Amino acid sequence: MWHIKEEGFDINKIAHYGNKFLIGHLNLGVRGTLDEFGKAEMVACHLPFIYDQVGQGWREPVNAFNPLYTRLYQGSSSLDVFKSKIISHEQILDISAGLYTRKTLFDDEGVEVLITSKRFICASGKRRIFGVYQIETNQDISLTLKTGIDLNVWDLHGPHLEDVIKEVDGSLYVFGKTHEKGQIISTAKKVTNSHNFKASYQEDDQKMLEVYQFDAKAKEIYQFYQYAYIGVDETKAVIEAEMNDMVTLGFNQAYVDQKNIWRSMWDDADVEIVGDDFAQLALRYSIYHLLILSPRLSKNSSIPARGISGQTYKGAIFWDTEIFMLPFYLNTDLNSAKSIIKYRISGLKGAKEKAKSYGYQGAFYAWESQENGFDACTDYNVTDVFTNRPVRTYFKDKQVHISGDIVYAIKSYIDRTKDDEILMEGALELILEVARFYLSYGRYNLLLDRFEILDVLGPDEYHERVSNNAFTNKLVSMVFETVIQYEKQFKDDKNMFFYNLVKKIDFYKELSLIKDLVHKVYLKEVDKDHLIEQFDGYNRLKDISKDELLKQKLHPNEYLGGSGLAGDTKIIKQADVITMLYLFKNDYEKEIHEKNFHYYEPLTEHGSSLSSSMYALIACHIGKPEYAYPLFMKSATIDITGESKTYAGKIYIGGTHPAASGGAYMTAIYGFAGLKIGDILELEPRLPESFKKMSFKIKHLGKQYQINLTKDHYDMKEI
Ligand code: IFM
Repeated sequence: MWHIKEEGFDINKIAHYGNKFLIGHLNLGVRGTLDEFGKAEMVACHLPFIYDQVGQGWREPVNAFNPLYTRLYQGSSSLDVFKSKIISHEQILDISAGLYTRKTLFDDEGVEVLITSKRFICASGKRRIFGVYQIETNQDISLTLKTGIDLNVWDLHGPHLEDVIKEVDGSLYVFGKTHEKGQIISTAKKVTNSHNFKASYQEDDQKMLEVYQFDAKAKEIYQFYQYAYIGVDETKAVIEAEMNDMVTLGFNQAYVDQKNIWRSMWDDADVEIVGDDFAQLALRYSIYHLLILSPRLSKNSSIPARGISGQTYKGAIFWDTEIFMLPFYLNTDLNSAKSIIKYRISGLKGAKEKAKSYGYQGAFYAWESQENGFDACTDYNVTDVFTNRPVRTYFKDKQVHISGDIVYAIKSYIDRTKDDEILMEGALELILEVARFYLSYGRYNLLLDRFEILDVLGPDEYHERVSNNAFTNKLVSMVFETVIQYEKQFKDDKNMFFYNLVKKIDFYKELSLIKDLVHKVYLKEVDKDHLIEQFDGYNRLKDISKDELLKQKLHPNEYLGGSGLAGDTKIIKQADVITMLYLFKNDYEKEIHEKNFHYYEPLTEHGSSLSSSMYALIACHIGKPEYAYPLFMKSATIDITGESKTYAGKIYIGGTHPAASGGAYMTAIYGFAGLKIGDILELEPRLPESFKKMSFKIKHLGKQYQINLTKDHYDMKEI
């Protein structure tokens, strides 16, 4: 159960398989496309965090020139999945080591030609790609192989690479410069082959190509090893040295090293399920995505909402990372967890600038965060399908819960590690600045004697500019409580860390206000039916079923939020009150969880990949794993089935869904296994019918535990 496999070629699945068979690490993603594919098939060697803006287009990360381009010809006709006769075709991803394989058997006018191509990206974190393209025929035949670098790059808002320089010097080299910062992005490629064939060089339609012409003997295997390196601001000498090193190491040895790195990652991260093979594969596949995205090799990095699968959502970091992915790293890989927190600390300056730009104080974090906390979210983030006009959205200016989500994440990190040092490394300043932001954003209601947060968007983005969103207000209250908690914790500190910081950032007035207001933050009441209204006035909205609403759509991709169809109804995009209940599980009775689950689930479109897992977690909490199971599977299989929205209005939002992967992991550990984190670890297994056993490891307070459980028993031992 370590292989994702698809058989047959389907033109309609090219984009989906590009995501599904993705390989890489946090510095480089290579989509699961075929060797002969190009821009039209959404090939991408994606470089997260190398942001660039062209003209008025959206600022997004860059895709490098593609070094994997390879196409086989017999005579002048190419063997091509679009036109040639295919006997069999399969793509396989080995998630145990991040190895992609493609096997196609062509029937070329009676001659069978088998192409087997494999590739992986070195898990050491360098941007090194190793590949082998293998050819076997059943008759003697003359073949031409063209392999090289494709300069025609797929971009959403490009082209990003200009002033292109090509060089052929033992290897193929191409250098391009980004518009905004003038970063030099290079692609180098070297090919060796099993038969020492010599190549000629050719440039063709934006491609730098090595051309091999040879007479293939029946049943003989011809291997073309491909070594590629993507450089960012690296000199040719450095790149050349990398290439030489890769060639000396060779594909096979590099793959041995690759397997070792992956083995050790899986050793900490794997969750074994006995009894349900598909759930096992889906959960492992989710973990695979979290592993390729782990910022384990960086001290200060985070994870974009579409991971390394492309430029969607501007390659930016959302709350997805803190709320849906961080829990995985907190259990398995604390370097990554710390890196995620540090990324936000380094964004504090940007968050303060954002607050200031709206006339607020403190730290208002970016909704779509790029480097240094820059908010890439635009005011018009959706394009209407009917008018083709940009639609004013309020994600950037009103989704203020983002700052509180970050504080929640910092608290979770500290609770799990007791790493108070991080507070001194900027986390406490971040928390105080977030508190200051909420003080300046919120309003004290004199008549009702309560502190309110007006004019926001909660996680349910369909209802814009609402007041007293239960989720947001609860986070604000938590932020204020956190300030007071840390004041208490550092009261007797001889270095006066807390008060020195208060002095340094002039937080006296705020501290005293927080003390006055901490118990006055308006938390939405639980009504007589145990329900919590999502925001002021939600209960007065139109009652309509999801099906009825969806039937009214005139276009499959029409945007339902804001003034769209859902705006004046109770239909919500994604878990909102339910997310609050999960994050603050212990503050609410089980009955409240249960009643709100049953009330809100039928009203939730699950239009966001972040939605199902929150409902699954609450379903487990109320002892209903049978409700949780389909929601868990929806999250865990989202990039296996490809069943997710690829357009919001006219805006492309396709790619992988790491928050859903994280949500699937959370459901397995905190839902089905019922892990409870306190001073001691406890479990309350609520396994679905099909699960016989689960086993996994958890890191907690400097120790690691092996946990095995069945439906009615668990054991946990320190290892
Ligand atoms: O962060 C999410 C948001 O909650 C819903 N829209 C997509 C974003 C990125 O995944």
